[in-house]
Amino acid sequence: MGHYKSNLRDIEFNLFEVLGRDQVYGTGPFAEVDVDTAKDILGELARLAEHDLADSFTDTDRNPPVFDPKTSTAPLPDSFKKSYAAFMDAEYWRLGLPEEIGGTTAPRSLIWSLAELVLGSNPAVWMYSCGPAFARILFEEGTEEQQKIAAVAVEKQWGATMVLTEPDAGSDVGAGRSKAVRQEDGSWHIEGVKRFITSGEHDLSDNILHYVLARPEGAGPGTKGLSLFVVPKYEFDPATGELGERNGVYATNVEHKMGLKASNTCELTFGDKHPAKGWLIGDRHDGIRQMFRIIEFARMMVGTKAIATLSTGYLNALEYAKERVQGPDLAKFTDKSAPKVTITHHPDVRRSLMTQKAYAEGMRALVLYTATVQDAIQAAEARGEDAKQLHGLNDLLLPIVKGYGSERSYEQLAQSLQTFGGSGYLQEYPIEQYIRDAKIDTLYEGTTAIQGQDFFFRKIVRDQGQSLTALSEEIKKFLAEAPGGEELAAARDQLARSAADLEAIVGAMLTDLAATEQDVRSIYKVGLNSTRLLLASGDVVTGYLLLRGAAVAAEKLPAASGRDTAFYSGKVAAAKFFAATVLPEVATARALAEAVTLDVMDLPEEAF
Ligand code: ST9
Ligand code: FAD
Repeated sequence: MGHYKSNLRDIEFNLFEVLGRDQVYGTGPFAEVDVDTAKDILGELARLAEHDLADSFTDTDRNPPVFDPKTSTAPLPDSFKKSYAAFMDAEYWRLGLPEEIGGTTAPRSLIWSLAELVLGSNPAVWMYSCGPAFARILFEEGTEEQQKIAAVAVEKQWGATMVLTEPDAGSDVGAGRSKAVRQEDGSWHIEGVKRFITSGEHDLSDNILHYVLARPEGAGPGTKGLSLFVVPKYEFDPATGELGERNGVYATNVEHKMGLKASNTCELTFGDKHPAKGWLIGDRHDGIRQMFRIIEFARMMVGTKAIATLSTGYLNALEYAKERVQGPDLAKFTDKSAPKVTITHHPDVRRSLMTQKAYAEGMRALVLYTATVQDAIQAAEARGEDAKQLHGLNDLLLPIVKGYGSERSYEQLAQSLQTFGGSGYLQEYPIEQYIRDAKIDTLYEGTTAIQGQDFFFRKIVRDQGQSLTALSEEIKKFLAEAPGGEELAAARDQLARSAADLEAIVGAMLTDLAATEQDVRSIYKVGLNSTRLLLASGDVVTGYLLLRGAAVAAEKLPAASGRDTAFYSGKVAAAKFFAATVLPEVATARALAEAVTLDVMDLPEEAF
């Protein structure tokens, strides 16, 4: 058995017992994927994830790809290639791609469930396999010829990258200096150096299509002056995909990283040796909007990756704790000859395990709940209906999935390691690698600070609070219906108090924002609170979703038996525990937000 422990039971519980996907699969645009098909795919992928994909997880960490500056290559080890081939051969990456380019329409909730399994087992496999998914942007935003290229890229399983970051343009993408110069034949020459580019070089596919933000000569400053170009590693015949000349984009370094070593993170230099030819996507200068379509997908991916890692971290910790014997039962503290017990008997270990479980399962529910909003968007758009409100809700949830999901997963993975005692610090167990591999999730695709600002300024203020109000109304409606009866009454009351505290944090931040009319420095107070708001929002939404699951479980418990009894009891317990031990912290966040001052901004830099 490899390192990866899936939690298929909980995925299926969310999909089919809580989120009502049994009513949706097999209908409308998802006609080809009914519940049985979905369960078959999930079962098959869980098996693949636990074995074939997990097999190279440790080996590639210990023997990562090495960059050869002479050839500008960084080949993957054979063990990883085997895992990658197993995933690509299974063909599930076709799910969710447009049918016109070789895909099968599938509900997003299924896709993100599958993603959890792959990302928890071997995240780099998923990342390298995204080439066909990237082709969607060519298909949906491209010219007629680019749409045909999209089909070729899928058929050939070419790799792809998203290329934004430069040495002086990280969070501030609009500071990018890479240049695009128009050529007479309608193509562009791209010039500049991009850094930290995931999958920028590898030998898993014959060609790589780089999706690059660059500034056409004469274009304005900031993100709005950037355009999106597709820049292939090799030129090719657009009709057949037959490869031609080597294009002038080269990896000029591969970073040495803390973790996620299987995933090549490259410096890419454009147009240094010879011209790097690119083609403007859709023949229109609309780069940042187009790139954000990729970013939105990638932010969901990063949150799912973090949460998937926490889930397997927790399950490994639980397995260890059930076997590790150390010390007597605390209640026998007077008896020096008392028998030794497994550490699951110790209150502090139980507290920690239950916290890990509640976060891992609550945030899984967060990912899948967000994914059901995406299902609803797909279904509404297939019916030709307006999906604006649903898009708003999805947009609101994305920074929570990505920002909150990655922060809490990283924190809780430290607890998973703690459960192992000193053994957790060893490479014999997977947790130290999980922690190293998951740290990146709070950083790339927009750091947590950026997620917090996106959440407040764009998803709340610019949206005029509509999506937040809709979500808050949904929570209030749930509470008013009082599902779960007396058993969950105290937890529901706590959720109601925390939701009110959260509204107060938003209120305080809006007041500080309005006060900028008198004193522009009041915006600093908003900046001091934006990450706090993001994390508090995540706790409230996670608490709500845990309770939704618990209410279903509580209803099923009386008729349940065997493993179901244990499972449903665990769902009820985790929701109550989260409400009792995590949600009260939202009141502290409120007090801190309301009391925020400019002291830290007034302090001279030398005093830090
Ligand atoms: C990276 C990759 O880190 C790491 C992992 C790679 C793994 C790859 C594999 C997975 C990918 C799979 C892909 C599949 C593809 C699927 C395709 C689907 C078709 N939402 O606020 P403004 C836009 S990559 C939507 O003024 P500033 C919007 O157009 C590096 N759009 O921003 C807006 O115009 P308007 C990641 C948004 O002050 C315009 O931007 N790097 C959103 O100019 C300007 O907005 C980062 O993530 C949004 N939330 O610039 C950078 N926000 O307002 C982080 C903005 O008219 N930094 N737009 O609508 C930021 O996000 C900054 O806030 C900033 C600020 C750059 C946007
Ligand atoms: P900076 O932007 O310099 O941030 C430094 C610190 O300052 C952070 O804590 C940040 O939160 C904070 N900060 C910065 N600006 C603000 C602000 N306005 N308000 C508050 N706080 C702020 N990029 C790609 O384009 N494609 C990829 O495929 C890709 N893959 C990556 C893979 C890895 C392994 C890594 C490490 C990075 C990758 N990146 C990629 C780049 C990644 O998206 C950036 O590192 C990230 O956006 C942050 O930029 P930065 O590193 O320049 O940090």
